[in-house]
Amino acid sequence: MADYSTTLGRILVIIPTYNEIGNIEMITGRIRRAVPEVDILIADDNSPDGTGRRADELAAADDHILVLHREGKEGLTAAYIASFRWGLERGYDVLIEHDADGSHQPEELHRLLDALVAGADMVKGSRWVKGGSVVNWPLQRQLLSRAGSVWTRLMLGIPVKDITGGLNAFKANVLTDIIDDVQGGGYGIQRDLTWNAHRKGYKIVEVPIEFREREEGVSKMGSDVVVEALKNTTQMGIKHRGAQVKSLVGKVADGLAGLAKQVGATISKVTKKK
Ligand SMILES: Nc1nc2c(ncn2[C@@H]2O[C@H](COP(=O)(O)OP(=O)(O)OP(=O)(O)O)[C@@H](O)[C@H]2O)c(=O)[nH]1
Ligand SMILES: [Mg+2]
Repeated sequence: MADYSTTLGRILVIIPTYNEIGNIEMITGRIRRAVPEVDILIADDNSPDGTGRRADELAAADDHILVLHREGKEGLTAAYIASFRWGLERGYDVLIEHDADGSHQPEELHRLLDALVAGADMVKGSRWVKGGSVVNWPLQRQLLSRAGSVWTRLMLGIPVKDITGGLNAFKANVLTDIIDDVQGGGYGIQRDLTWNAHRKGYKIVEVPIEFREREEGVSKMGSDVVVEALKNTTQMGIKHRGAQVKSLVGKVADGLAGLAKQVGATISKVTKKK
């Protein structure tokens, strides 16, 4: 089996958790078996169900498992930003986002790592590219996810099919360059990191993944999250497209000025000849 650390360096898989007591052992075990060379950081927001304590027990028994205890529930974006900074400060070369709830398959992590080895700066696990799939996910959620990606593509012009997906891998230097200026709000962190990477010209690659509906625990995704994300995306889009329109108007004006100059020169030539 290929050992990714020889080509990619030190790899950190980050798992944010809030009330994932029924999942945390399953997911860390699967990640450890699938890619034994990676370290895992569990970023727990003081889960009332004791996920943080269980994480400490797992960490005590395995050097590759680490825990970041946060004071309280602050949302996914805050948990990821704190975890990214934690990992970057400790010199990890690759940082990966991974849900705890079994929606992402650790056995597919190699697809993201292979793409990094092949030269990608950022890799997104994608449900909506050829070979990607969703299992047991309600049609409503599928439509919402697809619509969210289409809307974001339309607003921002990012050539990525699954913008909101939560299984993502970054090279450390790229993450350092795109981590500021992240708004959050539901899948906001996924959108903002993808948008920042795209704007800065980094190579973003999508790899197909299987996404499964969680079997244990409850979702933290609510309509408030969707509404906030939609609002932010639209505001960003208007700003982005607004700038494009301004530059287009500028170019048209320059073109017209050039044309007027030529016409003027021709007229004066014709008048001189007379
Ligand atoms: N630390 C931390 N983790 C969180 C927070 N909210 C969600 N998570 C974790 O982030 C991951 C994704 O959250 P989910 O509730 O599964 O949200 P989702 O995947 O967008 O929605 P579903 O598809 O319904 O599961 C899970 O591992 C959660 O435990 C939070 O406020 N803090
Ligand atoms: Mg989930």
